[in-house]
Amino acid sequence: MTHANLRFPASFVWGAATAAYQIEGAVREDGRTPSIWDTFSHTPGKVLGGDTGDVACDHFHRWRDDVRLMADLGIGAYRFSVSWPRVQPTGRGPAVQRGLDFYRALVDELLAHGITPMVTLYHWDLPQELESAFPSGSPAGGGWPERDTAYRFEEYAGIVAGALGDRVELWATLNEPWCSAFLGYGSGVHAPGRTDPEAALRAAHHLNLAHGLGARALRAALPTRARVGVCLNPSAVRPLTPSAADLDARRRIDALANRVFTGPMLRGTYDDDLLADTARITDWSFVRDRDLATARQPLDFLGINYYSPAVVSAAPHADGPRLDGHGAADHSPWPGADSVSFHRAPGELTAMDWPVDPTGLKDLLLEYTAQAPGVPLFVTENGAAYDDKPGAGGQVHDPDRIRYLHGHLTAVHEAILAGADVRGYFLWSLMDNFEWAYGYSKRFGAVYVDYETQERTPKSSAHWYAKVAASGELRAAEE
Ligand code: PNW
Repeated sequence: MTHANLRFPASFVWGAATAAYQIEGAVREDGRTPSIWDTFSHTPGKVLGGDTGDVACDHFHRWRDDVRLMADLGIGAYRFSVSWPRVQPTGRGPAVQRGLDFYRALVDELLAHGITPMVTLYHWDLPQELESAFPSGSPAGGGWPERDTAYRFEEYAGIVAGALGDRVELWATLNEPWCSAFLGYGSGVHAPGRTDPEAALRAAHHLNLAHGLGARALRAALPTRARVGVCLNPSAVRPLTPSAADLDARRRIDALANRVFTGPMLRGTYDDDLLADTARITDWSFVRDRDLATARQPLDFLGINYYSPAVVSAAPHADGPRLDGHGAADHSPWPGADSVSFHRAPGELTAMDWPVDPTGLKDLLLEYTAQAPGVPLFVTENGAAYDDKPGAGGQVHDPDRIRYLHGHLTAVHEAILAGADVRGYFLWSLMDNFEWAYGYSKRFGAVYVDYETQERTPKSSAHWYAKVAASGELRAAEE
C-alpha cells in the first residue's frame, strides 16, 4: 500500500497557543490585581498540589526569549490572551498603560519575527473585583451570572482594541465560555468555584451577551481588515447505543455543551428543548429583548478547541468516579441533565485520562462548516498531556504527543478535503504551563519547562511540528 504525504493549503496557518494566567506569572507587577484564578488557586484544596500562577512560566519577564524560541521553531502564528486585571485592575474605568505596553511590545516582537498574533480577550481571568461586587445585591457574588459583567467586558474589549488594533488582525472575544460558565459556576472545579446550576445558566447567557457586545466593540474600534471570532470547545458527543433514550441523552448534552452558545451566536436563539430541559432550574427571565440579536454578530472565523470526544447514555450514574472528563466533581456541570451518564470513549488515554480519537475533530469541523456556512474555521486548540521527563542528555522524547498531533492533523486534512474551510491550526500548547485545577502536574507543551530553572527545552514533538510547519506537509506513515 502506498502512502502519499498530506499537503496542506499553502496559506494554512501553523500556530501555537497559550493563555495569560497559565504562563505569565508576575501577578503583582505593574498594577495588576488578582483575578478569580489568583483567588481560587490560593484557596486550599482547589488546585492540585496547591499550585498557583504566581510565577508560572515567568513569561512576563521572558517573553523576548519565548518569541525567539517560536521563531526558531518556525511557528507562523501565536495565539495568546490578554490578562484583564493587568489592563483594567478593577474591571472598570481607565486602563493601566503599563499593562497595555506589555502586550504592545509582545506583538511588535512577534511581528518582527514574522509571527502572526491572535489575541484572545478573555481566557478565564476575570478581575476579582467584578466577581466580588454585588451589582444586583446577590449575596453569592457578581461575576458572569450578573449582566453588568457583560458591559464591563464590552468596555474592556474597546480598550484592548484601541491599544493593539493597529497591529493585530486576528481577534477572539472569549475562550471556551462553556468552561467559564459550567466549570466555574456549576461544578465549581474552576474559578470562582461556585456550585449553583442557575448561576451557571445565567453565566452562559451573559457570556453570550458579552461575546456580542465585545465583537461589536472590536469592530467599531478596529480597521476593516481585522477578523473577529470566538473560540468554543464544542463537545463531539455520541450516544452509547442507538436507543431512543441514549439519543435523547445525546440531544441534552448537545444542547448544554454546544447549542447554548452556538444558538445565540450563530442563530440568535435558545432552542426550545434547552429551555424545556432547564425549566426546573430557571425560567430564563434574565434574557432581555435584544440580547439574542446582540449575541448574533457576524463572525469572521469560528475557533474550535478540541481534545477528546464524549460518549453518553440515559442510564443514571453508576457508582464510582464521574466520567465526564471534568474531574471527580460532587456537583454536575450539566444543569438539568444530571441523570445522563458519561462513558469512556474507546482509544488510548492521555495523562488527563482523555481518550485519543481524532475522528471527533473531523466530525466537529464538518458539523460547524454546515452550521456556519461561509465562516472560516481555525482549530484554535488541540494537543495532549503526557508524562514527559527529560532523559539522559536533557532531551525530552515524546512520541505519544507526535502520534496524537499526527492523528489530529490528519483529521483536519480529511475535513478540508471533505469541504471544511479550515484556515489554520494552533497547537495547545507552546510550552508546559499551569493546567488550571491540575496545576503544573499536567504537561501540554511542545516545549518542556523546568519550573526550578525556567529553562525551556523543545521536546521532540516541537521539532516534528517545526518540520510539518516548514514543509506544509504531513508525512503519511509517521513512526
Ligand atoms: C482548555 N474540561 O481547557 C483551555 O482552553 C486551556 O486553557 C487548557 O489548558 C486546555 O484546554 C487543556 O485542558 C479545558 O474539563 C479545561 O472539559 C477543562 C476542560 C476542557 C477544556
